[in-house]
Amino acid sequence: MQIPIPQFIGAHIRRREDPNLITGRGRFVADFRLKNTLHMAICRSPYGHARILSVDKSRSETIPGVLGILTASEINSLVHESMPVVSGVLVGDYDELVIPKQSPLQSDKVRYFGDPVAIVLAESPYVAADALEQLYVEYEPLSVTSSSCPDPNRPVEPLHEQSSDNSAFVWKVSAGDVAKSFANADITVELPIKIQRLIPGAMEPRAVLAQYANDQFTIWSSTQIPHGLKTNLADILNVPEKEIRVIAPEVGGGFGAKSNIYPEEVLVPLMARQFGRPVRWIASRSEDYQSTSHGRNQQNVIRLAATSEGKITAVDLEVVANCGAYHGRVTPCVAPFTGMMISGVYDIPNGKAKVKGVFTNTSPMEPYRGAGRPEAAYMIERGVDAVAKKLGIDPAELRRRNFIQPDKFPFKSLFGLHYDSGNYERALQKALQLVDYSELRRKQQLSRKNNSRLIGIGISAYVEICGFGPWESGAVRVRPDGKVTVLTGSSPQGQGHETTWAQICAEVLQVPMEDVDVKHSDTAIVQRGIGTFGSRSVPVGASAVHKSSEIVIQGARQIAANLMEAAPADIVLEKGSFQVAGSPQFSLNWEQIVSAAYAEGANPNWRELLSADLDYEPEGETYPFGVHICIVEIDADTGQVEIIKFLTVDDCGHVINPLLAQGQVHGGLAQGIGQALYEEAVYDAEGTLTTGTLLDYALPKAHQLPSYETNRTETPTPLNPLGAKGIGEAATIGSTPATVNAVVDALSHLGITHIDTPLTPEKIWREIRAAQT
Ligand code: MCN
Repeated sequence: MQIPIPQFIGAHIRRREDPNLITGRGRFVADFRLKNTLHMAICRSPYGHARILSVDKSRSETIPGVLGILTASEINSLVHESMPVVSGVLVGDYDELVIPKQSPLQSDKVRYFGDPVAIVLAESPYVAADALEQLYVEYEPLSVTSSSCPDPNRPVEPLHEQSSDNSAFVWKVSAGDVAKSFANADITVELPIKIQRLIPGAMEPRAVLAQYANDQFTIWSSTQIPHGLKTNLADILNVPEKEIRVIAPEVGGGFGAKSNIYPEEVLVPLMARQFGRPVRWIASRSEDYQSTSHGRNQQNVIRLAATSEGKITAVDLEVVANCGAYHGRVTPCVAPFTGMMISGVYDIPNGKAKVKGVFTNTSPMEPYRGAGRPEAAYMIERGVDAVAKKLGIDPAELRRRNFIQPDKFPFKSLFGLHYDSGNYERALQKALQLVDYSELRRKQQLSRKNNSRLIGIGISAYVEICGFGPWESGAVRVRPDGKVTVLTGSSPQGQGHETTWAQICAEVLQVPMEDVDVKHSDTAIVQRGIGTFGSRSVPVGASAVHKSSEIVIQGARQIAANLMEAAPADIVLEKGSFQVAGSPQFSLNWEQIVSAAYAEGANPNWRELLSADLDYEPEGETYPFGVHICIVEIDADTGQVEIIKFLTVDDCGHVINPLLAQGQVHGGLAQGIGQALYEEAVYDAEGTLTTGTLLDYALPKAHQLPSYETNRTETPTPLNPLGAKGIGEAATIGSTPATVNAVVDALSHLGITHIDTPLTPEKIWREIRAAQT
């Protein structure tokens, strides 16, 4: 067989995952049907904040087909640990951190619209729904706080005993002399900015199925972290980890929200054990919107000090983050990222950041694509534009004057983060050339002069942080049939790891890509893992696969050396054959190596040499970056924004599969532009989520988004063998500020300096009217 010279890394290769997915053969949790399954439905709070006075099950219990109705009093004794919360920050410190206990069902109070109170187990989902209707819970409504900055004249009703003022945490960091820098500054700017609450809109709502047999739980969950779920469930249910198997089959999007551990993931397995039958719960869209964690939601003020030449000398950020009713798994870690990353791509010598987390009667706030970093990029990029405007310096030029210079990498950022590599100037230069920036500005001036069109040009230069977590597992095994199995601890939700990891392994082993199977997301098959979030899978997970593949090559060289009676150091792998360096006539192909290793009577060590299994521990996080430019035209009569062009130059180091990386950029742009122009989760004064369906929550539709022009530069990271950084969140981070900067730029000659997102036609129209009167 003629083996092609592998050139898989860096190649545009279509996703092997897609044929199943686009022909309806993908298997999501709801597609698994087990005999005798019970259906769970959840009675959720219709109030934002209320005391639970009583639960009357009498009518619902008698409905034929209802097997059980359980409340906190029956459930909470079966649960040994509170829902898990992790707090950890890379720099800075928590002054205060309140972590209230959270049980899967509430017994005393409900704290947000959708908070679970009771569960129904029934023979069918329809009977379960009927029983919910007949379940009477008596509540005493309490006063509601759904905004992180409530009316100071209204008394605060504490959500949790531990926090009389609803403070969840305070986190702070500082560097240099901020007060002096502001006192000595030629100019200062101050921008109060509200970042709305967003709902992560995965195509597949959350879903859990579990069965319990022979002291063993098997749990199918739409999760980003099957191994994390297993470990946490073992603690919560007080059973050994070996008695739990978690499978995340196809997961139809997660966007960070499925990296939480949810009450339903505890309740479903508990009920499977209790009733001795499989149990399933599949969220409806509106149930998902109410009960899945939300994202963003901060009320911030950024202040910048600068010299008259446009050198930014200090940044001061205050964040009030709406944490929701409880901490999710990593809620306390999210908003501090906004503080940590506030200096962005700029060499700013002084700064401080304070982040105050507040409990409110809303769904818990957890990571949503970017998790704290989009907020940071948005704040600093709006601030930089304000400085440029005040000084009359072109915003591209002002950015250039403040960029961290390429020769300064690795760079210790303002607050002590270790930026691995970067060339921000090059990305900006490329983006400006591609949009023909000076010509654009000329046309803009002309249209302003003629009073014709409202054209705006928005730039954002972002850096983000990715590759979190201490390690990820990657195993590679060449099987007796000559094919290769890769096991990875990453657990994709649409990112295409099966294709990408196969590219890497096939490239290193010099075998056809079709011969490489990639397995993931089942804790019985992949023994260890952390999961997929924080754009960590390529820098950490793929690096593990790369390293294991290299170890297998070393093993195969040893076998070849033995068979050819040569020294392993003299054996090279070329075009799929192991040969003595310089003597291609003495060569062995993979088939021969594999046959020798698995032959009867072969040295048993040889089989071991054809497999490797390791946990790759990265030296640190990596920092992808880029420049986005958005050009908009605004209709002055309606306030409608049209994006005329959206151009990106993203840099995630070496790219493994440009097609998939581009797909990640497209998805990220849709979400970042969605934040800028359309989306907002709204709770009313009673704490009811009024944007609880896809009819009310303005997820952008295809026709509302432009055709993107995506480009890249490649600045490899020295921190992993692939030289690769993550790209999964980058475009979400860069696109919101570029879009908002473009809209404000279009209106700046009218004296408009900022409009809070989402930039709906109504808001823009009102601003234009106000400016004209
Ligand atoms: N890639 C590449 N070369 C690089 C970096 C990435 O070719 N240097 C490609 C690879 O094909 C890889 C993909 O991009 O499979 C994403 O890799 P990476 O940036 O490491 O991100 P993760 O796989 O860790 O995915 C997490 C990230 C996050 S945090 C969110 S949120 C998010 C996202 O990815 N949620 C998604 N992208 C998503 N895409 C889909 N379809 N669904 C989600 O829920």
